Amino acid sequence: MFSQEKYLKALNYAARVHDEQKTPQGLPYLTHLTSVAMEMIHACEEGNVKLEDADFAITVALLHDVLEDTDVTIGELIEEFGEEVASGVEALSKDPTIESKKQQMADSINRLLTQNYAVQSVKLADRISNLQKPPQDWDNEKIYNYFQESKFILSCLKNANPFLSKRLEDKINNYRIYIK
Ligand SMILES: [Mn+2]
Repeated sequence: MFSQEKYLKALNYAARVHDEQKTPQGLPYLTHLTSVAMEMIHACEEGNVKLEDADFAITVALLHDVLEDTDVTIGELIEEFGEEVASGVEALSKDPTIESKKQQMADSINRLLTQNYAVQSVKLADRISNLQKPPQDWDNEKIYNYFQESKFILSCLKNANPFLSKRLEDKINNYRIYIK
């Protein structure tokens, strides 16, 4: 259903550049990346996605945070994985020159809407992966804002993939239990 070699290439690259980075829960960052890739693999299977498209979507999933969270440049990404993957990862990255977090998200969503559905789907998969039990240091306001932001992401990108949209909708509903 997808190329194991391409999966390994992206996984090894992400492992190298994310290095010691941890998730907000304190786990190795690769657990986040592979969980996003897992969501994409499942969605590709459910949606009978063509082999080539699945390779692209899964590669972007494994690399989706390298521009935002590491020193990797867009040029390096183009060289290693080509224009299309690099452009997808760029659209999935927040622009740090924009001041407010809310504006950063709106800007990223606007750029995602110019990308194909595969790239948009990675954003759905990313939020599915992130809607686990909130980290202990998050206060109620932060949890509530994350809940609202997740609804915003779903409303903007729901057409990208019906399977992931439904899954994100369920995750958002379940996340309500963390709001006091
Ligand atoms: Mn992510």
